[in-house]
Amino acid sequence: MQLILAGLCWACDLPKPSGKVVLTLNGKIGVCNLDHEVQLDLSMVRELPVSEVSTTTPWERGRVTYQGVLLRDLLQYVKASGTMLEISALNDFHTELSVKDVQEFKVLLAYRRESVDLTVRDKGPFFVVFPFSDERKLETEERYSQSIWQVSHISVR
Ligand SMILES: Nc1nc2c(c(=O)[nH]1)N[C@H]1C(S)=C(S)[C@@H](COP(=O)(O)O)O[C@H]1N2
Ligand SMILES: [Mo]
Repeated sequence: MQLILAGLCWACDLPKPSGKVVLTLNGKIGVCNLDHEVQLDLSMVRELPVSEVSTTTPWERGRVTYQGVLLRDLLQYVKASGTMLEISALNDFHTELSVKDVQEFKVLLAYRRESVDLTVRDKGPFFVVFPFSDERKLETEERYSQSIWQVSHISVR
């Protein structure tokens, strides 16, 4: 029995969160820490490689610089093997984004805006930000609908 359980979560050896869990990942991932998922508190997310995307968006005046982790770096961290991401928000909004797109574009899972932490009230704790200003072809309704805020969960399919 123990062997079977161990087999389900063969690499459940990532550090466990000590603070409040703010982001969970599951599905086609190669590592886990709790309940066959990767559950992360904010300090764990901040330890991942930090990237910036500086862009205009439909939601701000002028160019804004966001800091966070690139979705491609997050996928690498969880050893993702799938092709689609189902990203869900605290308000039950969800969207799909292909792994191909996050490999092609610098799509940021932002947790800071101009170096200030995003609050749940202001699109936090995580906001998917596309580099619209660098890649004008991203300025489409499809990408806006994938610009999900209050992100809490990512399932790799
Ligand atoms: N958490 C969350 N993110 C979201 C949404 C939402 O309802 N909740 N709406 C999406 C859609 S469909 C679009 S087009 C854009 C723009 O939303 P807005 O017109 O309300 O600014 O945000 C996206 N991100
Ligand atoms: Mo939309």
